Amino acid sequence: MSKVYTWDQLFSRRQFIKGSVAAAALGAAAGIGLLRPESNLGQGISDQAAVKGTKLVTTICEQCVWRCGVIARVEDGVVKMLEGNPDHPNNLGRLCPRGNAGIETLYSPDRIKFPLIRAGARGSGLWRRASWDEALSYTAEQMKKIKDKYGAKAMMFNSTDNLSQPFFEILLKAYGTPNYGTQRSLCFNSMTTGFLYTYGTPQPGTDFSKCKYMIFTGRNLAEGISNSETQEMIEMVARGVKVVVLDPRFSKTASKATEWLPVRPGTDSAFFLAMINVIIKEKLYNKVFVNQYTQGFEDLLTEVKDYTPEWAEKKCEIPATTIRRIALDFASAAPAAIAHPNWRTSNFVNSFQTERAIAVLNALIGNWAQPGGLIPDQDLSTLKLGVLSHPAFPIAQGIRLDGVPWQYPMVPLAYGVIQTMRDNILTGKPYEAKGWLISRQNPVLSIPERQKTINALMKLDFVAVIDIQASDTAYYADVILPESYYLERFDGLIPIKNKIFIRQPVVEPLYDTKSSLMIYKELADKLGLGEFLPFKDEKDLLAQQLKPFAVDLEELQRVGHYEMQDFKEDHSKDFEFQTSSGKIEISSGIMAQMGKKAVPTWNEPPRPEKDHYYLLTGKTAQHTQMFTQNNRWLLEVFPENRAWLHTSVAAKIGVKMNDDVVLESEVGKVSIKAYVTEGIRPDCIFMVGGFGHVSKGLKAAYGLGASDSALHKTITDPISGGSALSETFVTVSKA
Ligand SMILES: Nc1nc2c(c(=O)[nH]1)N[C@H]1C(S)=C(S)[C@@H](COP(=O)(O)OP(=O)(O)OC[C@H]3O[C@@H](n4cnc5c(=O)[nH]c(N)nc54)[C@H](O)[C@@H]3O)O[C@H]1N2
Ligand SMILES: Nc1nc2c(c(=O)[nH]1)N[C@H]1C(S)=C(S)[C@@H](COP(=O)(O)OP(=O)(O)OC[C@H]3O[C@@H](n4cnc5c(=O)[nH]c(N)nc54)[C@H](O)[C@@H]3O)O[C@H]1N2
Ligand code: SF4
Ligand SMILES: [Mo]
Repeated sequence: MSKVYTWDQLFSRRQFIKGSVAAAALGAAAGIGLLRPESNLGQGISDQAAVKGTKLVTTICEQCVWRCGVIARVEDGVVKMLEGNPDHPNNLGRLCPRGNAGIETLYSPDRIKFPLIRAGARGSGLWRRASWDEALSYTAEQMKKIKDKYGAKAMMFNSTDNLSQPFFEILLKAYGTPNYGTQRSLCFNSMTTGFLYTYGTPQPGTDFSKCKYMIFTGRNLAEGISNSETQEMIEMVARGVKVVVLDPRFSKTASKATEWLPVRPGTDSAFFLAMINVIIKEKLYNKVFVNQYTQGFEDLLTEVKDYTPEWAEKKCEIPATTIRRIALDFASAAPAAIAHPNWRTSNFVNSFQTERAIAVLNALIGNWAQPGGLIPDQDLSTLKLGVLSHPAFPIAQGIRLDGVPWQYPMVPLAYGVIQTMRDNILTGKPYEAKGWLISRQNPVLSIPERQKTINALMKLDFVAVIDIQASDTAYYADVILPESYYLERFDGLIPIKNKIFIRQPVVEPLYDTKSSLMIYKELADKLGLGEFLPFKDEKDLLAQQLKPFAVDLEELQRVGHYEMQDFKEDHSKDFEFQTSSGKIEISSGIMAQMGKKAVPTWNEPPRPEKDHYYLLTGKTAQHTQMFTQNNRWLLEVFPENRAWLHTSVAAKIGVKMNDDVVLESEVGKVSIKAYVTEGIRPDCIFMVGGFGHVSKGLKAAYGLGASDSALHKTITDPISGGSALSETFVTVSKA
């Protein structure tokens, strides 16, 4: 039996320095700032290439889900600088602070350097080193045991959107389970289902370049960064475009806007229904467009009759005169006006209705496929990569643990409802789950009610986690399979518009880690499912993906992308809506079929009782989700989260800036520093998510800030499956 280590012994700095020659790069803080000013990055990089021993490698960032193009400068085998690739449409030559700071995570002393098998009680933090062969054999044995004894459905597979996800999905389909979870119900289910059931497409784009009037609803592009879109937003603001932001909090986007509307949480749909009421009453909608391309307008007329601005004012606390003015101005800017579809609109059970109202408002002004309006096809590319040929998948037996579709008939299978899956592990209903394979996801912090997620992990027979670091979820695993960092590995190729991009190693793996592509493949081999992932190594797989195109892998690696010549965007299907009626469904066929109100409607959200506050969550520009908090460079610029309290609330409880406060909800209690500000409604408290880690393996982040997931109640919209993160109410007191 090999030696048992604690986290401290495993990841001590001394051991790290012995193990890596690259420590020199640590602390050499490369430009961490917000978006760079215009600079000729390409030029700068080629100048530097002249330096002896320096090479430039083009790859793709993985510090968040946006996938920006990166050019890495490597000197004598050490990554010295990451810059934006000017050829990449996702970032147009610029990286955000998190992208720049990728170097720190690569050289972090806290990396998991070899596979680990638990050597004490689950969650005790005791581990032993394992070889890949042993760790994968052990994982496969456990997975086989579960399948033999309880059926494949007792094994769950989870992964948050990433480039190699298609191969994870092949693995789980080959294994034969119906239980696959993603992050989506914690993120954008309200938006995607809201637009899907209106336009037949889940995520239309937005033409910022020609837009004259933009309304964001809790979409905080300045901090919830979508690199290219954030840049477009900033340019739009600089052009003097009218930008309205509805957010109970003065976000950075609100600070850039022409108008901030501190809406009462959960009441955005009242605002939009009233806008629709005014636009219809004043006959400002696009009659030709509505007649030709929509259905259900008459039903909408009846529904919104009483949703006047005066009615809405009582709900959303935005003055009726403001709502009326915005409705008139918005309509007169049409079609170059957009009510943005937003993104993580997981705020209230009624967020789906908010998204439906937004979708319908856009349809009324006919901005579809118009300059400055919604862009029909957000589909990444029409370029189709070569696919692996493999045997037919077995038919997955059993209903899904996440309730789709038997409990949530309207949630598309691909989106799922992860929080319900977690709950059903605990209840053991409709059947007992036994094992969980989690790749690139940190459900312990990302699902509401942290303790429940920990309890669910503790209940299972077997948990394996594929991660780059000792995430909070990995901390409760039986096996940790360490993935190589994105700067050390290949992933599946990604087509964007007319180009194909590659993620490739910038340096060789520093430790005994593997790409997830190889982890999935070798696990499949050990499960006897190797024929489903028929490739020798990553290069062989990528070559198969490239087969349809006139480029070889070497050339793709050298240039960083392949560009299809003579590529023409196809707009012939822009007005073919993939709904049951073939039209934009103001009145949704599927909603009617399900016995629900088919037009956007008002559902009263709950309000906090006396001395309780809405708990709001969201992103900061300097961190990603639940995973970059251990990055020491990013910690320098954003060291911990604090609870935003309105000045009047702070005065009431006798708290000053940075004093400790205690927040308590029905399900949890945390202590956190106060950030006292005028920039939030007095009935709200805001926390950036992702802090308050429970893993002692995240040495820099452990003990910093607090997790709002420890406070969040689990509340799910029965239509979209979205998790209502702002429907938790808390009390606050001085610590
Ligand atoms: N820097 C950075 N960028 C990121 C990410 C990251 O982690 N870090 N994550 C990426 C991902 S996965 C996503 S989904 C996006 C999310 O991007 P966004 O959806 O733009 O941002 P969030 O910060 O999640 O939430 C936005 C705002 O919603 C407000 N809010 C809460 N309740 C309500 C309400 O009832 N009504 C209204 N109108 N507003 C409300 C909060 O105050 C907050 O300011 O960001 C992406 N970009
Ligand atoms: N309280 C609160 N909860 C939220 C949100 C919020 O704003 N507040 N936001 C919600 C949203 S919008 C989303 S999208 C979800 C996100 O929820 P998750 O997807 O669970 O969160 P992430 O932090 O993105 O998890 C990423 C995990 O992948 C690991 N990782 C990073 N890079 C790699 C890699 O290259 N390979 C591998 N194998 N692992 C890697 C990280 O270490 C981390 O453990 O959270 C949701 N939950
Ligand atoms: S937005 Fe930032 S973190 Fe996300 S992929 Fe781009 S550079 Fe990386
Ligand atoms: Mo998200």
